[in-house]
Amino acid sequence: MARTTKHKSSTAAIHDQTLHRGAGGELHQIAEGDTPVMTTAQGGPVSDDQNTLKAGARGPSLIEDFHFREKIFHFDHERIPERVVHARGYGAHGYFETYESLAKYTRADLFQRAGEKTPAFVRFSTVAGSKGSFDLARDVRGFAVKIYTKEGNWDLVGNNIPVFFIQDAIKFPDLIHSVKPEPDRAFPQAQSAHDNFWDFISLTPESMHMIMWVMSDRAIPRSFRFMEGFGVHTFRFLNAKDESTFVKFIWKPKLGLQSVVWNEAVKINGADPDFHRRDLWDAIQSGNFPEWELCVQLFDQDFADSFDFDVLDPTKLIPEEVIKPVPVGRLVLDRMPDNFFAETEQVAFMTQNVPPGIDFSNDPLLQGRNFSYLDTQLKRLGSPNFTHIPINAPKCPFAHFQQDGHMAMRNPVGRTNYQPNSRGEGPREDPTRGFRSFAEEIEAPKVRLRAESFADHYSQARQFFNSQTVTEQTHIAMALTFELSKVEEPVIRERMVAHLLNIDEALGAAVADKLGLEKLPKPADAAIAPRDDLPASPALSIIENGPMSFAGRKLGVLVSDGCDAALLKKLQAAIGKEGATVELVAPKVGGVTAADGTRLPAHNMIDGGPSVLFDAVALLLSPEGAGQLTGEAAARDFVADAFAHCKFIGFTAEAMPLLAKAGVEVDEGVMPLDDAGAIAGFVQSCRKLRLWAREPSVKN
Ligand code: HDE
Repeated sequence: MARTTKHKSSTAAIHDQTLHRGAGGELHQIAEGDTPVMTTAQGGPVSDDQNTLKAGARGPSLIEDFHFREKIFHFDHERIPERVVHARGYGAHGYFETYESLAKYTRADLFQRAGEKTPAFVRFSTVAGSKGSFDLARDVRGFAVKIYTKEGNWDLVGNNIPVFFIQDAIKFPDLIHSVKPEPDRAFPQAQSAHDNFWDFISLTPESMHMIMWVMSDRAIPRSFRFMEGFGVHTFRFLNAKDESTFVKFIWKPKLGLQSVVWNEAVKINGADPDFHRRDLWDAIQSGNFPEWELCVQLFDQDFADSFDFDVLDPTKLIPEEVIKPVPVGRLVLDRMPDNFFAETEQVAFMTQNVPPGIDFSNDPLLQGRNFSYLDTQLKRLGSPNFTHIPINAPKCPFAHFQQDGHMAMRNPVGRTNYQPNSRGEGPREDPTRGFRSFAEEIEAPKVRLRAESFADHYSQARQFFNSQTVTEQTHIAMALTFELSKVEEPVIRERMVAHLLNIDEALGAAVADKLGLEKLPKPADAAIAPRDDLPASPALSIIENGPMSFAGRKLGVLVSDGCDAALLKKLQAAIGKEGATVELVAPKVGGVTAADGTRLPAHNMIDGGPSVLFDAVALLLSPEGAGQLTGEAAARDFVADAFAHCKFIGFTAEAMPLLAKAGVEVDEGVMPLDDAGAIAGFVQSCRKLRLWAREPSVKN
């Protein structure tokens, strides 16, 4: 195999080293000029890579063709099993920077020194779909972070939602079976809108809080860059004296929260199934490095004992208004992997990867995960030596007596491979620096029981719903209606409505009405009566936590021949100043010629650049251009969709016929762009991201 070393990243350095020691990679650089000679994997130069070896030009192929055999053999084995869950994902490298020492709470090395940067790798994912599924599925997003600390890898394997469907790990296979394609028909792909999922959920009241989140806009994020991440479980910090503080981890995106609407998500999946991947790729390649702050909610045993819910129950959260999240560092993603397979596909996250100073709680879901993730790595990566793969290897010194096995790349040297030994050779444990668990006293009967303190399944679901704006509540009702409308068995629909009535009577009634249920069922039996005294938590709403900035967003400008180039320039400058980008959409991708003769190359032709790909749009047209475009469905959809999705629309007077043809009734979000003042006003409005007041009239 020809090897060229383009990048000198730390990962590449490890890779080079391995080649050096293992295969003597440099021997393969038998070059003529700068072009390396193609070889087999064994290093033999190849003379012909276009034709198999045959008995005569038209004769049968010969099995002695070892080059062909090796090439096809390798190709046949290119795939490794996709992840059972979170199969579709996208990763990036970066670093974590510590704000200040947290020594008071934790002895974890990465939290000791202000300003220290620790390398990190993050993989975002959807849960239910296969590797090739689309990005805008209604789904939870994985937010898995590997931080290569000086005392071992720390994997914080979280989601963009702070709670989970189930309380006990033993139900995970059932949950995942139910959401995946149904086993007899093998559909639907990447969707929860089917009988099996809702059958399981409607029989699992503990899921109700999570269901509110996945039916909310959190499950259709605009971009990985605009979503929060949560460690979900309660963990422990342990300081040098082994004193414990409970901790919950939250990642807050610098660019604020943003989601799309369902009608838009469905269309994005058709227009650009890689929408989220492309967004991250584009942002990092253009130097706009996405950033999150790591926040911690810290609390002690007294708080845990006095909290309304059990802090070990992963279907509950601690509202930010009750314990304020404190920022302790930031995560910056600044480099895409050199190779998707080597890094993003092979990265192996494991909840049990914690450095000294971070420990687990007894959350039964976390405990089950700690057991599960090692198995999944062995299955997928095929060898207990998966930590020899550069993306999984620690970046700190490491030493142990584990040896051999498939694909062992780092092999011990010398005679002594056991401990204790009388030669004083090899690594020894270190009781001071080494990992120590919190010495929790436990005396309890061995039982299979769910704690009573886990029994309230509706109160926080209700609190979440009550914390949403009316717009968001409407989206939840519509999502539930959509999903349940895909359920064929009426009894499942009714059972779900019975649960919703415990969360919010009006929500239950609205969904029942939209589903056409003949009569309202009785509310589901609740193990503990839902509380209605939990105060709303504004931190739970996306809209309430908007960025009030257009930074990191994208404006799509529809242009035609004869458009006003000077106006476009002003608009581009204003948007650029805001930290956002502009893409031109034109009848032909080659671009248009403006009225002053300027040639403006386009990013997309209209069919390839529908408005769902943008956060706001502008129409800069000539009278002829507008006339022509009124006759094109893609152009009418461009405008009609932007309007229906409550986006801000800037336009020049010439575009009026297109607006009219697309059924747009000019409102405060449809804004003329005739001068610099108007442009400034438009950009300012774009900071709101959407004009939600329009929604009742367009019904998303
Ligand atoms: Fe996972 N989960 N999970 N999970 N999970 C996996 O590990 C599992 C759970 C999460 O980008 C698998 O390497 C069990 C909660 C993320 O590579 C597997 C249980 C949360 C990722 C697995 C859970 C997560 C995974 C599949 C219940 C949010 C993707 C491939 C006890 C806090 C990581 C793999 C990546 C991946 C098991 C529940 C998040 C099968 C048994 C709760 C982000 O090991």
